[in-house]
Amino acid sequence: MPEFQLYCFAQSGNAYRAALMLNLIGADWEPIFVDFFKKGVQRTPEYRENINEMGEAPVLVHDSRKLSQSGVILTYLAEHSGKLLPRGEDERLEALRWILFDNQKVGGNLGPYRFLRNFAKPPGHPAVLEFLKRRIDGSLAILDKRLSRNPYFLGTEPTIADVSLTSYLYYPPEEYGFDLTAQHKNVAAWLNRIKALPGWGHPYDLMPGHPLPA
Ligand SMILES: N[C@@H](CCC(=O)N[C@@H](CS)C(=O)NCC(=O)O)C(=O)O
Repeated sequence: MPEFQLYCFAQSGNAYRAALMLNLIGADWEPIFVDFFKKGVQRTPEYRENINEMGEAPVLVHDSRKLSQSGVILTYLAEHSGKLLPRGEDERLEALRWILFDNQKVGGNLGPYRFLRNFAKPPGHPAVLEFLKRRIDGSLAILDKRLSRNPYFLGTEPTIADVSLTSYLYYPPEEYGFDLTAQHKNVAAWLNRIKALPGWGHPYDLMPGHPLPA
């Protein structure tokens, strides 16, 4: 059996952070499919009792540990492998700052926007989509400005802050109805740099469940 198991599904940018990290550190891992869309497995009492009381994916299983929250998973894997690890207290706190910003403002808005536009039946109300889109534009501009200084969020080397922030950014533009990087050239260049790292994979290739059954 592989060393790590990851509860995940292809459409989840939250889970992608963990799947990408496992691949970038060259871990021996396997995905365990969470049937989010058809069965809503994450809402069942069994999932909440045995896998994650928060009712979310991703969940990383390693030996006797079950870890949820992608930021915790990234921290654990970086400390375990020594790779993509922020160095020293200042970098550790800086990485945490970007991971929290990502969870709330970047992936935290892109995820619901893409879900409501692309997967929800019926789709989300236009006013809600417009609200989220404005917030997305605002947070991408913040990323773009930061990346005008350095190639990666913490400087010259990639860390878990970068891995976290990729969460929803590699999904196809058709799913958003606009090109996320058209106005944000530094974000586009950074995404290409991450893509060139050994072990990079697209979310639809790393995790099961794409395409969704008709
Ligand atoms: N902050 C969490 C977010 C996890 C999350 O919201 N995952 C979604 C899938 S993309 C989920 O499982 N949602 C459960 C639900 O809405 O029922 C993380 O980064 O791991």
